[in-house]
Amino acid sequence: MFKKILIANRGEIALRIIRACRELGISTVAVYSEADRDALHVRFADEIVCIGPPPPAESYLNIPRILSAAEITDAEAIHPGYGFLAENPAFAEICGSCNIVFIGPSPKSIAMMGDKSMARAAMRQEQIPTVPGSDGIIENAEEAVFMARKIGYPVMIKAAAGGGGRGMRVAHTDVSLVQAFITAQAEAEKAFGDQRLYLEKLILEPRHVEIQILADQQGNILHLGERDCSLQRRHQKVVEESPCPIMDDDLRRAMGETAIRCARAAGYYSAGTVEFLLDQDRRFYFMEMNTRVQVEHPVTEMVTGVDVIKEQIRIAAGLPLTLTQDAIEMRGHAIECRINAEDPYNQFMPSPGKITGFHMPGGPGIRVDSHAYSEYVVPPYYDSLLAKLIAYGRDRCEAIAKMRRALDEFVVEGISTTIPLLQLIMEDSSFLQGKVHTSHLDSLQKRLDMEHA
Ligand code: MV4
Repeated sequence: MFKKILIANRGEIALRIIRACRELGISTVAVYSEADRDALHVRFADEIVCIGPPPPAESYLNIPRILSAAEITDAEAIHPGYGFLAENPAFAEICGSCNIVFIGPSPKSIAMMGDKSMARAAMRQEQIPTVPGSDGIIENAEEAVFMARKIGYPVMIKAAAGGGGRGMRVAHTDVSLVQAFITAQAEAEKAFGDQRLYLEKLILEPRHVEIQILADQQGNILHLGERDCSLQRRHQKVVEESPCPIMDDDLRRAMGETAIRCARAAGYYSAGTVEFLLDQDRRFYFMEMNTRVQVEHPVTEMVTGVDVIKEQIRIAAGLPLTLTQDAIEMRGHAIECRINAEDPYNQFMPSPGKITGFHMPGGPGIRVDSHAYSEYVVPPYYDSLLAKLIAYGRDRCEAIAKMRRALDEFVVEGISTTIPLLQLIMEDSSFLQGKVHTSHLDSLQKRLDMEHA
C-alpha cells in the first residue's frame, strides 16, 4: 500500500480523500493556492505545499507545479478528486512517466471516454444500447439534416468533447437544426477548442440513472447499484439519490451488467460511473462514462456500506478487489442535497465571502461532507459547492423526513446558499412521488421567485 499520497484538489473532496487516507494509514500532502491558505484541507493534511496564485490555471490545473510538489514531498501517488485534472489523460500519462501513480484509470480509458462520440461508437460495437443517432461525427449542417430525417425529429446535438450536458442543443425541424448546428459548432469550438458534433434522437422526459462500478487491475469488475440524478439545473445536479425510486431487481441487474460490459470494453480499472438515460418505457441507453470519483458518490456509500475512495486507492496500489458482486447489498435509501454558495433568489449568482455563522446538522442518519466552517471566507475563484448533505433512512420516506429536518437545522450566515430551494424540493409533490424530471425544477424556481418578490 502507498505510504504517502498527494491530493491535487481542494474543498470537500480534498477533505474526503484525506479522511480515507487517514483510515488506511497513508500520510497526506495537500496542495493549495494562495486563496486557500485558510482552507480545511490545508489544516488536515500531514504536509502542505503552496502551488501558486488563486486562478486554477496557475495552481490546481498547473501540472508542473503539482508534480514538483509530489517530487519534493516524495509522494508515491496523486489523487485528483473530481474536476480540475481528474479527467485529463495527459496528466495521467505524465504522472506515469514521472513514476507517480495516478489514482484513476489508464490514460487510454480516460481519452476514450472523454471523446463522447468515440465512447458511443465503442459501446455500439459491443452491442451496448445507445440512443439512436449518428454513427460518428456530423461534418456539416446538410449531413445533420439528412441524419435527423432518418432518425426522426426531435433530435439533440451534442459536442464530442462535451459531456455533462455542456454544448447540447435540441432541434424540432430542418430549419431550426441548421441554425442550432452552426451555433453549437461555434460554442463547442469556444468551450472545448473542439467543434466536432454528433446527433442523437431526443429522449422525452428521461431519467438520469448512473451505475457506480469498481474495477481492479486484475480484471475483476463489480457494480454498486444506481444513483438517480434526474434533478438538475442547467446540467448541474441538485439532488441525487440511491436507489432510483422506480428501480426493480431485474432492471438493476440488467443495467449493472451492462455497466460492467462498458467498463470491460474500455479496459477500465479504478472507480467509475456509467451514465444512462432511462426512458418512459424503462428502456435504458448508454450516455457517457465518467472516469473519476463523482460528487454524489456518498449516496452509494450509504446504501452499500462500501467506501468508494478507499477502494479506489487500493485498486491504484495494485490490490485486487476484496468484494464480490454477491456480497454487495443495497440497504435503505440515501439522498444527497448539494448546498452551493449561490443566491437562489438572484439567478443563482455565486455568493462568495465570509461565513459569519455556521452550524452543521447531525444526528442519526445524517452525513455532511463540507470544508466550510464559521469565519471561513468562500473564495470567488472556484466552484460554489459548499456542502453535501446526505440523509440515510430505512426507506425513501424516512430519508426525506431526515433531509427536511437536517435542512432546517443547517445554519449558514453571511452568504447566500441554495438551502431554500432544497427545502422546497423536499416538499414538492412530484419529488415526493419519485416522479422527477427537469421541468419540475423550473416550476419550483418560479415559486421561489414569487415568494421572494
Ligand atoms: C439527453 C437528453 C435527451 N435525449 N440525450 C446529457 C448530459 C446530462 N447531464 C443530461 N443529458 C441529456 N441527454 C438525449 N438524446 C436529456 C438530457 C438531460 C437530462 C436527462 C435526464 C435528467 C435530466 C436532464 C436534464 C437535462 C438534460
